[in-house]
Amino acid sequence: MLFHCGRFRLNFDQPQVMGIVNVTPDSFSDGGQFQQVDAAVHHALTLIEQGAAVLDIGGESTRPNATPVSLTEELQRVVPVIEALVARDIPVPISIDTYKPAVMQAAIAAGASIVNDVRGLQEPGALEVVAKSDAGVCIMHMQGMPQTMQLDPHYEDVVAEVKLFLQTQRDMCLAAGIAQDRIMLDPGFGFGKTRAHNIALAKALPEFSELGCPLLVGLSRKSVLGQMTGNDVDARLHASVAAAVISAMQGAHLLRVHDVKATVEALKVVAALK
Ligand code: 7PJ
Repeated sequence: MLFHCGRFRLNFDQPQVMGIVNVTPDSFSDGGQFQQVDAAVHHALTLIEQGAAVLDIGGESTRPNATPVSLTEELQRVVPVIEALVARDIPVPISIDTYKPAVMQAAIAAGASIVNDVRGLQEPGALEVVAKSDAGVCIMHMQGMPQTMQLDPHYEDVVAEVKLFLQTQRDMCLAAGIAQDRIMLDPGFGFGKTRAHNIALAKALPEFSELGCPLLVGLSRKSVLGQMTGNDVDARLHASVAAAVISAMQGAHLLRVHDVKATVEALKVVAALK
């Protein structure tokens, strides 16, 4: 299974890892812009050394209750990081984690090869930006918006509803001229989902393969793993690796993770036993 994104081809015959690069100022508030960019680039290069097949750059947190970031601020965070990585001619595609069409556009112009959209290209103009480019796209399902999505998630049939959404957005992409081999799908763990919803979706991953696109799974350090283990976010490494391994065995092609080295190692065992 080959995924096309810009000048890159990703081979998903074996599960691969997408390394998370957050460009959020939290720990660099007094360091200024250069230090923030420098730290993100340094982290990204480390993740490549550790075996990441894709880097996912994000400038706005989509965690529950996160404060929205202005367009200008998001652009100022992510574009310099993408430019710096492209200037170094890194061997892996850059993904931009955003739902804002203007950020997608600027990121692609700066050299990003994948649009990773937690809103599944629902923002007006987003579909057109991707269709006009040669970038790949990840369509993710979310119920509600980050500020309120965890208040009271509700589904009649979570698997059927998420699957229908992904199928609808995939068909929308196909109709806009985005080839099937540029589209990835993601059930969106933790985005407007209770623990029971997340578990139902994880068990149903093989069904999502029927949609004919590679599957991305993001469970790394998420609160559902905290609920299962009782551990805080900084102590969810082992649970995250377990989730990645099980997801890969259930048919996930790309695992979006913070802990690249541990996950890459674990997935080598999955690949060997498949
Ligand atoms: C996901 C994401 C995910 C995709 C985030 C966090 C929240 N993009 N962006 N899938 N999660 N495609 O990492 O906890 O699950 S941000």
